[in-house]
Amino acid sequence: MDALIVIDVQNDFCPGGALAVPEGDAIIAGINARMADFDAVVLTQDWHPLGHSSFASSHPGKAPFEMIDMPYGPQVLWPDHCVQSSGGARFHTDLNVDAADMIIRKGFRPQIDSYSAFFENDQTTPTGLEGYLRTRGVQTLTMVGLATDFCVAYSALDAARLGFDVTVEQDLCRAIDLDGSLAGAIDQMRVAGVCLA
Ligand code: VGL
Ligand code: ZN
Repeated sequence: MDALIVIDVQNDFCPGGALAVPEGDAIIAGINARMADFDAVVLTQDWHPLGHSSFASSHPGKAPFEMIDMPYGPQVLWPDHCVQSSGGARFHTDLNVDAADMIIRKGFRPQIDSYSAFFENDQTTPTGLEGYLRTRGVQTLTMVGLATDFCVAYSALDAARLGFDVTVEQDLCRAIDLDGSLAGAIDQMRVAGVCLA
């Protein structure tokens, strides 16, 4: 069984959004077209409470894209984005949400960020996606969405670590690319055995 994992195709990551990824919306038609090729389709949704600890606005004197040390390690500070119930947190209207079997929300704990669809940034708090996939008999994952160098890469790395066979379809992803983060993420994925298609 194989699953398409569609990462964070939300308004705030698309042009005009609070943390817009260049050409973030250019991948949506292609993602919709791929959905019918899989046994299962999972969407992830970045879903932060107001005042989330990953927001620069929660740290006086800090600006977006600066780093901070969190108890679980270094963390990039972001503009406020994907606030629960806001328009920015909604899926892009062009995304075929009706085709999803499962929607998994992440990043809802105030004190910890969650890039990966599997674990929060402490690398231990699970989202439940692993159990969902295993109980459905899924072994092979194809990942697409936003952003290549953050949520897609962290999800792919965790999936590989958990023993899934993972492919990232790069033409159906777009990157933020902060200070070489895209090249770094691609290196890490390659080393981890993620197939970069
Ligand atoms: C993401 C930064 C903050 C992503 C989510 O979806 O890649 N990046 N939250
Ligand atoms: Zn986020």
